[in-house]
Amino acid sequence: MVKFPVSHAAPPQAGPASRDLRGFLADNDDIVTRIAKPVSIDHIGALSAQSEGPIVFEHIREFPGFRLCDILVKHRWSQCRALGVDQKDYLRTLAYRLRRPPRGFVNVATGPVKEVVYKGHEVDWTQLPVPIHSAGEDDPYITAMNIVRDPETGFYNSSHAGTSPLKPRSGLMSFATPHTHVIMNKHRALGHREMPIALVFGLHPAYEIMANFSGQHMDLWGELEMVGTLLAQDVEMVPCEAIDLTVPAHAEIVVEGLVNIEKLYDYGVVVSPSGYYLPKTQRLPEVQVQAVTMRKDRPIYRNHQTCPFTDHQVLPRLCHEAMLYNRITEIGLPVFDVRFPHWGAALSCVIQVGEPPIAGGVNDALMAAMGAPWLNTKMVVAVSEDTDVNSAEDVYHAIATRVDPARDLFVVGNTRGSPYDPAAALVPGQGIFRNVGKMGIDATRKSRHDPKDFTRTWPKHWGEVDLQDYL
Ligand SMILES: [Mn+2]
Repeated sequence: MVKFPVSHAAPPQAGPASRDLRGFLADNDDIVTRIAKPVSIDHIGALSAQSEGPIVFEHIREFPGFRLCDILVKHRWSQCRALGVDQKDYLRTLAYRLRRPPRGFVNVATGPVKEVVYKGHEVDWTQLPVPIHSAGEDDPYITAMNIVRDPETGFYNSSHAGTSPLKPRSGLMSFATPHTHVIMNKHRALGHREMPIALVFGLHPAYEIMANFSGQHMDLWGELEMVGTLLAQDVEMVPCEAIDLTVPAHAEIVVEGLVNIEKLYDYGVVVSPSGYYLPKTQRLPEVQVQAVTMRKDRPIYRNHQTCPFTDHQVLPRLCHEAMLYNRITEIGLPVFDVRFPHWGAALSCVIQVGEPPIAGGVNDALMAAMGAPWLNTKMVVAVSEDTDVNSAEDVYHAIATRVDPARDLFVVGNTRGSPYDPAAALVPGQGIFRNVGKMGIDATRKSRHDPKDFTRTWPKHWGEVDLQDYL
C-alpha cells in the first residue's frame, strides 16, 4: 500500500455498537468497575473520584431503586469507547465527525425511558440519588445533560447546567454556557414567561461529549441533532409528558421542567472545575418540575462528581480539543494530540505537534489555542511527539529541559479570564467575569538545538520487565 506524505483517508466510519448507557457499560465491561457492596450516598463522591475509569454503584443504601455511574470519559482510553474507535483514532475521528452534517432525529412514539411515568403530585425529584459533591456544600447537585429548543430555529441546544433540587418539585439551575442564555432571551422577546427544559440522565457518553460542544452552530444545528453523527447511528426521540419537547428514548431518567425566566435568585456556592469554590454566588432562575419518567429496572443515575479531578475537568473540553485539532492542522503542523488535562484545572491546554513546515509554526499554533473562544487556555504548552501528554510529570520535564525562557515563552496581557480562576481579577460591573493574561510555552524540541542532545535516557529493558512479576 502506498504511504502518502499527507493522508486524507477518512477515519473509521462505524460508531459504537451500543446506543444507550447500559449497552455501553455492558459492551465495555473490561474497563468498568462495578461496586456490589452497599454504599452510602455521602460516600459516592469520594469513592467515584478514586476511579480512573467508568464506575457503577449497584447498591446505594438510601436509594435501593437506583444505580449510579460516573467517570465515563476521564481518559483517552475510555473516551475512545464513546466513539467506538481505537485510542489512536479517537481525536481525528471526533474532529472529522464534528465537520460532518447533522444526522438529526428519528421521532418514535415511545421508548424505554417511558417505562415509569410520574406526573403532577406524584413528582418528587428529591427521590433521585443526587449526591452532595463537596465538603463545603449543603445541597445535592444535579449534573445531567439538559435540552432546550431554540424557539426561532427549532434546533435542540444541549448543555450540562448544574442544578440544585431544593424542593420536591423545584430547584435552581446554573446555565454556565452562553447559548441557553441566548435562547432564554428569545423566549423573553416572544413574551414567554417560561422555557421548557428536559434534564436527561444516563445516556451513551457520545451524547455527553456532543452536549458540551461550544462553538458557532446555532444557525445550522443544535448539539442534539449532531449526536447521531458522532454515534454513526440514529437517535430516537420520544415526546415529553407535560412539556412541548422531545427527549432521547433510550435515556435512563428524564425530568421535565419549566424554567421561570422572569426572576433570578441569589445562590452559592459552586464547585468550579479549577478546584475552588468559585464563583461565590450566582443569580439563577428557578425550574418547576412537571414530570419525571424513567426505566423500570433500577435506572442508572449518571453523576459527574465535580471534585477533585474527574470528568468535570475533561468532559466539557473534549469538543474544544477536536476543534483545536482542526485549527492547528490548518496551520500545517502535524498534530498528534490536543489535551485539556484534568491536572490543568480547565485553565491549561497541551498541544502535541510535529515539526512545523514553516519556521514559527509552533508559536502560531500556541496563539491559535490561546485565542480560542473558550476561557480555558490561559496556559498553553506545546510538546513534541516524544513527550507523554498523559503524564504531568513528562510535560513538566519538557518545560524544564526544552525551554529557553528568554525566547520560548510569551505572555499576552489583558485577556478574558475564567470565572473559575482565582488568580484572575474580577472586573467591576461584569458579574462573575474576570481579566487575566495568557502564556504560551514552546516545550518542543527545537531545530536550533542538536537533536542528539534530546535522546532520553532509560534503563536497560525499560518497558519490558515489570516489577509486578517479582512481587
Ligand atoms: Mn450550543
